[in-house]
Amino acid sequence: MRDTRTPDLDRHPDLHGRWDRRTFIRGAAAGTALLALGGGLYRLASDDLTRQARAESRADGRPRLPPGQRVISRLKNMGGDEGPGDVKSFRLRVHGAVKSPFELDYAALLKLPQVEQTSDVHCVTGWSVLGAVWKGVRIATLAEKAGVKGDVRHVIFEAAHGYTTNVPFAEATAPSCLATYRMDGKPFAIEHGAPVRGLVPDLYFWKSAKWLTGVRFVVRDEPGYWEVRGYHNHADPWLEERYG
Ligand SMILES: Nc1nc2c(c(=O)[nH]1)N[C@H]1C(S)=C(S)[C@@H](COP(=O)(O)O)O[C@H]1N2
Ligand SMILES: [Mo]
Repeated sequence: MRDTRTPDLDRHPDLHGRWDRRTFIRGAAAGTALLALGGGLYRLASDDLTRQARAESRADGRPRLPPGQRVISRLKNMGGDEGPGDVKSFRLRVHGAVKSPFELDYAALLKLPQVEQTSDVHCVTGWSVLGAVWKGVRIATLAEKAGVKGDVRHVIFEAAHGYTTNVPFAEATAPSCLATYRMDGKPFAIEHGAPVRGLVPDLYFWKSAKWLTGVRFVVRDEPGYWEVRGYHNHADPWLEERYG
């Protein structure tokens, strides 16, 4: 399922020559950019996208690009313990401090109200991918359907093999936060969290759990996998909340 058009050139520097003359169209910071892939050219294009993004600001007034970030044209595979990845065995538990916990299979997820929106994502290692279109169901929609109790303050995103990540309830129920199953119209490759991942775009990308299995609403905070391993509990990229 790996997208073989574009090798990860940072991991496979030996491929630079082979891909030198490949050009392709990518959605980028502002509209569509024509990138020439391969060593210096790719770097130059990335620098251009970064410069361009630095001149932009968001609707909320913050700079388009958080400090210390560089724009790249597609997600890198950052690893993790993969789930099964298929839609057939997919189940999403919505539970915790709620009046009506429920479980969705993939078809049931698709029957809930769907949204499609453009969001930027920012990895703590310093790369950002801008302007992708994400489709899915809002965490707020799940919260409403479950009937969260009044004292809920945090959302725990649960994923395959026990990966978890914690997000304040107010932030996780912002319109931008989704259980998402399409990026730029395409299903996620297994390494990017198929079939459904969390999306919390305004926090560092480790808060966007791949291979999502549950959304749990809680009263008390529960630092997750990376949060107990030295990453910041909150992870605001504009405040560079990288490490705790
Ligand atoms: N289930 C799960 N989700 C995860 C991770 C993980 O290890 N397991 N890694 C996180 C980290 S650290 C990052 S940077 C992003 C990377 O997503 P990507 O590989 O699709 O770029 O996923 C996040 N979600
Ligand atoms: Mo990460």
